[in-house]
Amino acid sequence: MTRAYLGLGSNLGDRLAHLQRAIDALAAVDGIDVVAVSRVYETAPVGGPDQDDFLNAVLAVDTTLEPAALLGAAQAAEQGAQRIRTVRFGPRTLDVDILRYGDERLSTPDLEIPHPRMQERAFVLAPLHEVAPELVDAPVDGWEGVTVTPLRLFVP
Ligand code: GSY
Repeated sequence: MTRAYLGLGSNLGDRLAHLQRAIDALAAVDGIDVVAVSRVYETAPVGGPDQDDFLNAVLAVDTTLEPAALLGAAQAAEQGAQRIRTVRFGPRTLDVDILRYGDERLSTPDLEIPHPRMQERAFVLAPLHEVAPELVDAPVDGWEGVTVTPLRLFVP
């Protein structure tokens, strides 16, 4: 069993519903137990074209799936939200990123773990800090410690 962390983001359509459906879909997968869900943050878009604000959250899961299978489950959740890949870094109904998979490091054409940009992204670090403060306070080697910019909590 491996503890993994997933970042969720949505800035198109019913953003909160997309996040909730993703959590439900992932929790329904054999081999994934959702063990913690951060609060939801409303965040300014980072990168990409001019677009609406995102809702972001982080999940902690215990999983027996290998990273590639976990990625498959994440992509199935994205498909469930009718995600269409159009503009790179553009608006999306749902994004599910694998942030960490235990202490594993992995670099394949499809998947890089730890997520290569997570250390620069307050929209990842603030919710991740809620469910796994040790990962933010003592980042993997090679990464500087980071200051987590306070973000706005989303209250529906
Ligand atoms: O990598 C996730 C997609 N994404 C986001 C996001 O989830 N939140 C914010 N605030 N900006 C983003 N830019 C991209 S790309």
